[in-house]
Amino acid sequence: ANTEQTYIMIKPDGVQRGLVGEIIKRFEQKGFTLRALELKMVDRALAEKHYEDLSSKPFFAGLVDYILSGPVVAMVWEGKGVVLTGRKIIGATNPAQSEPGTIRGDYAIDIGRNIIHGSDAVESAQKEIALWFPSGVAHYATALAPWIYE
Ligand code: DAT
Ligand code: MG
Repeated sequence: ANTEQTYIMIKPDGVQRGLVGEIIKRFEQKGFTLRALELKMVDRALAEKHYEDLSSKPFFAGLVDYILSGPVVAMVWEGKGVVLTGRKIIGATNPAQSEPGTIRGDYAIDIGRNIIHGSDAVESAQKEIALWFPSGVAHYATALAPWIYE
């Protein structure tokens, strides 16, 4: 439904490079609704939990250190198809394969500095939202809904 939610996170390189506004703008202008947003330093336990499915990978330690290297912007975005569409807005994992017009395609070069995270499925989105926003997200009416959804 129109209330599908995804977890989007601007990684430390995206924050340092001044891309917070640009990234938020793309999700806003698409028509998605912002339900939660926090700039925060991440602790190791949270970063390891977030990426626990990748814990056996050779790049895991570097990935966790990268997430700890500065503040991230953690967000929840809502809308019809937001998980899949969010992944399309973000682009392929390796920026060398991300299409121009996607966030990674436009702003990143290396896979280990790909500036943004987005949940890969509705189920993982629900897990990630609960992990990053345990006290919940904001509920408010969106006046533009009839102009975005038929
Ligand atoms: P995504 O972030 O597109 O969902 P993923 O979940 O497979 O990609 O991996 C999480 C992050 O781990 C990814 O954004 C960058 C890093 N990563 C993935 N594969 C990698 C690799 N082969 N070498 C280095 N870093 C990698
Ligand atoms: Mg992933």
